[in-house]
Amino acid sequence: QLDLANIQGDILEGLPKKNQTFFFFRINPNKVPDFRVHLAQLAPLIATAADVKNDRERIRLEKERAAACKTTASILEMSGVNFAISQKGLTALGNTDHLGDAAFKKGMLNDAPTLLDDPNQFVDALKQDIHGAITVTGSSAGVVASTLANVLKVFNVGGEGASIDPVYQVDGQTRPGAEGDHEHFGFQDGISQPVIAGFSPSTITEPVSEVIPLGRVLVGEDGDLDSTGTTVIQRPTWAKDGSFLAFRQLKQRVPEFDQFLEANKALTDGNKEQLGARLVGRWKSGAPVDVAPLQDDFALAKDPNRNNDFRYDPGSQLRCPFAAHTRKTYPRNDLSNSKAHRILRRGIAYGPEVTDSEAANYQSSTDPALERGLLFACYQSNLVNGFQFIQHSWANNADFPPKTITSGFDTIVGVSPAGVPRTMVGADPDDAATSLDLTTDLFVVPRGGDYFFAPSVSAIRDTLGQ
Ligand code: N7H
Repeated sequence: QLDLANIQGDILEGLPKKNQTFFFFRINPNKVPDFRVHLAQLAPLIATAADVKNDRERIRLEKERAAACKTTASILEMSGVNFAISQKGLTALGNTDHLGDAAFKKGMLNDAPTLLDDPNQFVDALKQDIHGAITVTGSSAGVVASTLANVLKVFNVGGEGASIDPVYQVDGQTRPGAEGDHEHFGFQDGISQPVIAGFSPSTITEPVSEVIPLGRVLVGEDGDLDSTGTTVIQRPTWAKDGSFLAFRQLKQRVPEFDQFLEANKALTDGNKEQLGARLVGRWKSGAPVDVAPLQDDFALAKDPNRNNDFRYDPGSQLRCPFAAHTRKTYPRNDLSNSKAHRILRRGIAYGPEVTDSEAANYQSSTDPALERGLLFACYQSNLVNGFQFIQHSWANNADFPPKTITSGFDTIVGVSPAGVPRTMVGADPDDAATSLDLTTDLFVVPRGGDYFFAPSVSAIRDTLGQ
């Protein structure tokens, strides 16, 4: 029986959010005992999986009420706090336990050669040592800011003898109006999430055939296996029911992506929207191209029973290119064990909307205040099998999935090794072999991030805190 009150809320189902702040910190080396006391005080403020269930039920009831009264549902005020620690943070605490994940141990900056990241593009603060992350979600920017302020008081930040020093803060928000959960390129995000054995989500996510073992998400649970899929990974007992978090700030060059679609739309007979859909694997509405290859289908996109119920044809790119982002990052039946690499994605957009002048010039402004993109976050019990594997062995690997033709790089997040042209095939439905040059200027530029462990509430209170 899962103890939902002991599992952090963002992991299994995601904290409900309109806004989210990621606050990264370093533990003050002179205040380690104080930090541990403060951490124990933070534990009761953590939003758990049980809290998320309550919040989602409140939202559901409000929607039901609004529908009955034929009014728009009100946005209910709510907020959630979660906490995660890096390997450097554990070391700063003097905790020498091995969590059993090589990527976590290394940290994301040192993982740049594996991920093909360019640290010159990183936000300066994200090149510093980071010990932990506090994430605060909420129903508005104001609620998030006041909740964060209360959390920081727990660590005496701004007062006498702070136990943590701020390193970096970044704020995300869902996009305005109808764009809602669409990321900045305009595509609906957050549709495909795995169903987790032994956990009933508040909303339907996927056909039950897509169930993954609990241990693929939570450390120490059934299915928490190494990359061979057979050996149980040894973890410290306190790590049980925690999960690894990969965080990345990914800048999106939206006008440039748009211009690219415009310039190459002849591949889809002049239909720019179709070209975009074939590169992503879904139309902007979220409708999968595998089900609706020729035009967007809003009813399909909105139907939770159908919008994620599809299998790619392993021999064909007619409906969806092998290198389309969704096919690369979760190849479904292109591969017999693709489920072993599933992750729970928890991203949110950041930065302002594209300005008229950027759109008119097809060029992102160099003004840092106009940087926009995705604060990508994902949970898994194994970073080496999860995020790191997807980025390194699938997105950045032109030969994946193994087919008679070289598929090319993930159209959205794939990076080619130095000197290798960044191309893909299959954008043209009439000629699967036509190669498309994705250009070396990435549409998605990694700006840094880190690997963390999101422990259970009892581990925060009793093991890391005291
Ligand atoms: Fe991706 N995008 O807007 O193009 N992603 N992603 N992603 N992504 C998905 O199915 C996007 C990124 C995955 O189960 C959708 O829910 C953008 C990274 C996985 O079929 C869209 C960025 C990684 C899936 C986007 C970005 C992944 C997925 C369709 C960066 C991992 C599920 C919505 C700025 C290394 C695939 C949906 C499945 C879906 C976009 C980043 C992975 C629209 C813009 C870094 C596993």
